[in-house]
Amino acid sequence: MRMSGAGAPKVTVDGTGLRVVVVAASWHEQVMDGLLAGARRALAESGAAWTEVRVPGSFELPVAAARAAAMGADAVVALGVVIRGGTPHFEYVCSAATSGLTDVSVRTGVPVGFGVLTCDDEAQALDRAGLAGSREDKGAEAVEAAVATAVTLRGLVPA
Ligand code: DLZ
Repeated sequence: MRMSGAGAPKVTVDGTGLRVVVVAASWHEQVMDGLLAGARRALAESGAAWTEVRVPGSFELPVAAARAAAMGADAVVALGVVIRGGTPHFEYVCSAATSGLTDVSVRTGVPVGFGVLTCDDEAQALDRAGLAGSREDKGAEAVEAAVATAVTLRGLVPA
């Protein structure tokens, strides 16, 4: 099976003092449970404080991320699962989530960890969900990326 995570770095950072908001969609419950568990593990390890909010689908993630950024979050972690079906909805939902979350991040300056799985089928999603037997833990990776970027941005001072 093709791996999405080949070449990924192992990121460990101290997120003490950061306030992180996890925004999580609700489709595909078993996979979402894995992503959320991985995100919680990584947040606890980082020392950051966090809150969680749920939205119905991945399409709704950008507006929740935008609100979290506006309310003062140091970093946002977006979690969702989109599985290709027989309708063009897959492309629309993936595209809206990806471009919407990118826009929030760049416009607000608040890093958004991208933990949205876009998969051909459920087996592929389960393999990335951080569950027992999964080969990847994308919820944890999204947390590590968001926290590391928030720490980097805090230290970014023009010469
Ligand atoms: C409509 C839809 C479909 C077909 N598939 C998914 C999916 O696989 N994952 C997901 O998170 N959301 C899906 N949605 C719902 C949309 O994200 C959105 O919630 C609805 O279009 C209502 O705005």
